[in-house]
Amino acid sequence: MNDNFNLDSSQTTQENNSPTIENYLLEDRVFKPDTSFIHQAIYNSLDIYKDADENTELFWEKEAEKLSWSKKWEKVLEWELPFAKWFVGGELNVSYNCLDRHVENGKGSKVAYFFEGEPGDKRTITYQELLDEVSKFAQVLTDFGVKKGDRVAIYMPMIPELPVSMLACARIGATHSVVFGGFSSEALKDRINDAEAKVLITADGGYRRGSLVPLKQSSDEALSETPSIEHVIVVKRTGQDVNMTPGRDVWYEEVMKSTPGFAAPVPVDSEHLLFLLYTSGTTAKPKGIMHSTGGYLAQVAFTHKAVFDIHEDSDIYWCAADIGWVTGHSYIVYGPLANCVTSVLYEGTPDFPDKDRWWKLIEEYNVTILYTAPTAIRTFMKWGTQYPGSHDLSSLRLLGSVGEPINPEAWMWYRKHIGSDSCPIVDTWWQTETGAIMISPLPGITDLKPGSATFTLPGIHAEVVDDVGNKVERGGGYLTLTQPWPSMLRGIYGDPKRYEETYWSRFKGKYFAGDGAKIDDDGYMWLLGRVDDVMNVSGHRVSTTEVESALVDHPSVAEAAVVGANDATTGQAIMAFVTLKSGEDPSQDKGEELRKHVSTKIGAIARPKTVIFTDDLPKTRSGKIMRRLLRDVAEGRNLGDVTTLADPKVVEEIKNRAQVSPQED
Ligand code: 7RM
Repeated sequence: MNDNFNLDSSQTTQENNSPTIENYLLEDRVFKPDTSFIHQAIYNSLDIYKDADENTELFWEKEAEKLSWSKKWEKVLEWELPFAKWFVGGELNVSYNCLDRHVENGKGSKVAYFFEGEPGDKRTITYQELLDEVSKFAQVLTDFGVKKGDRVAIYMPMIPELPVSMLACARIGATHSVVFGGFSSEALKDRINDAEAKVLITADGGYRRGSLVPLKQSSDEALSETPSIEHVIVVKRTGQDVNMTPGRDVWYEEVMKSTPGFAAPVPVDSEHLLFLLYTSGTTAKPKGIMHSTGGYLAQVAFTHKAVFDIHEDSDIYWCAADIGWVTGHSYIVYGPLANCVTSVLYEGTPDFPDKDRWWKLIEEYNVTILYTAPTAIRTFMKWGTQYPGSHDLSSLRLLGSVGEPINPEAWMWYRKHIGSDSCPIVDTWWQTETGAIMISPLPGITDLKPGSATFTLPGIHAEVVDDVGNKVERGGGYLTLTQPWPSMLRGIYGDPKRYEETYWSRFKGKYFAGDGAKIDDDGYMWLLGRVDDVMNVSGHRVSTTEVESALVDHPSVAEAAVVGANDATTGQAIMAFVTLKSGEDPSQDKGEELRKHVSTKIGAIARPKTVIFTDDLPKTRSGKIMRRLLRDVAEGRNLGDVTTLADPKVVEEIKNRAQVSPQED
């Protein structure tokens, strides 16, 4: 599929020769979908793109019609930039769409989740059981005074009660705000206060790498400064000792037993606030990203079905993200349940009790579709192929990636060692703000290039633009979205001005995603990382992604992060932090070899000035490399707040290494 069907090539406006972001890395490997895959694929014709291009509103309207509405909309879209309303006047209930309608269609005994806890405990939950649990818990929330429009905070481990809580909120029209269970009490407090949540749902604790995460204790610390919280509902997960404040705190299990009746689904307006999800951004206070009901569910259900080629009756789908991130909201909870799929839900880390835990799970549950992040893939590369190699992964037929650009070599490794050299890989670009996947292959249609998210999905319109907002036909620039989409954020909670300034002010009339991207000669899109990370070397704007991918291309390298550090002669100099595959030894020669490798692969301008070997890189809790911190290390600055790091020790170690590493002279 090399035709440039969804990038309007009628106007080329970039004529200068100093591109916004340079384009160095050339990738010419192409993987066409197998005939057998095409034949069984839900979508295997370009018609879907043509239809969506001809009439985008009609395309989305048809998708929305696949959901069950209690009142039909009057208008598909009302667009007053930057505020969109989709399926205006329509009414529906998300919990009804995810549960009741499947049970009414005779799917009650179908498994919704195969849950496995980190210690190895297992639960199988059918759609009927999930419906009963959700309706009961929705009644509990109602009895605690939660009404339509109220906000409920959720701070939980990855256990079935987490989706139950979200769906129970949706059932009665309450807005949930899930706070990732790995966040601190401080982060929880800020998010509860910003949303003025009335109820907190938490657990005594959770399991992580064999130890206990004290969720109730952290909640108690937060709760001393959260005046809006009236009640706390606590799930017993670990059985660890916790304090229960009488009159405020109750056990989930007890109220579930003592509450009579089940709550019916409450129809809400299509634009009703389904959830808030906070993104930390870089410095300022977290933004409460607002997501609505009808448009969100329509796009999430469509993208889940199309991108993962969901065959409702045979697939066992596993998205290995945490529900605390948008990936989990859209592709563990709402998308899969709306599509009546059977999913795996796993609580723990990939290396507990050993580094083959994921491959054991895939073998045991016969997982057919795996959706994970580049950070996980590169970690598996580092650990070595013996872990997946000792398990039967032949049930897999499709792989997905999300969260960061996937380096071509990591893509190849994923395909070869996890996907038995045959599974298509869908590299899906999207954001908390977009709510659903925006740029991705369709596996029965798109010819894949390792490292490219390929094309916008049907119904989505994107443009790469230069510094002044002119469209870039070929080469690098800034990624923008040029038309509203159903699952787009509806704003930042309580701060419409910040919404406008953050996303809609950089380029007139366009949504600015904050990412760099380039378009190659075949019209394929390549994501180049956050524009804040772009380096400036002797006047050349070099993307971190391309240099990192060139490093990961070297057979010894598992993972790399590069940053630009201030340099007297070149403005910025490239500093590379490199993690080698297990069994490879760091040495001055190896550093030299890597510098040369980058030079040969993409050019001398991108050659790192310094290479620092490290066992790990600083990452956010969702696995994205934190280059800001590495820049601080590179420039010898004070480190400031590192509490959102996965492992604060990593930075310490990197700082020490930075002092002893050889520099280019
Ligand atoms: C889903 C999610 C959003 C940011 C986004 C990008 C980066 C995500 C890809 C990607 C390259 C991808 N939401 N990103 N997916 N970059 N290729 N396939 O991650 O709000 O947490 O992050 O993540 O920079 O703007 S998020």
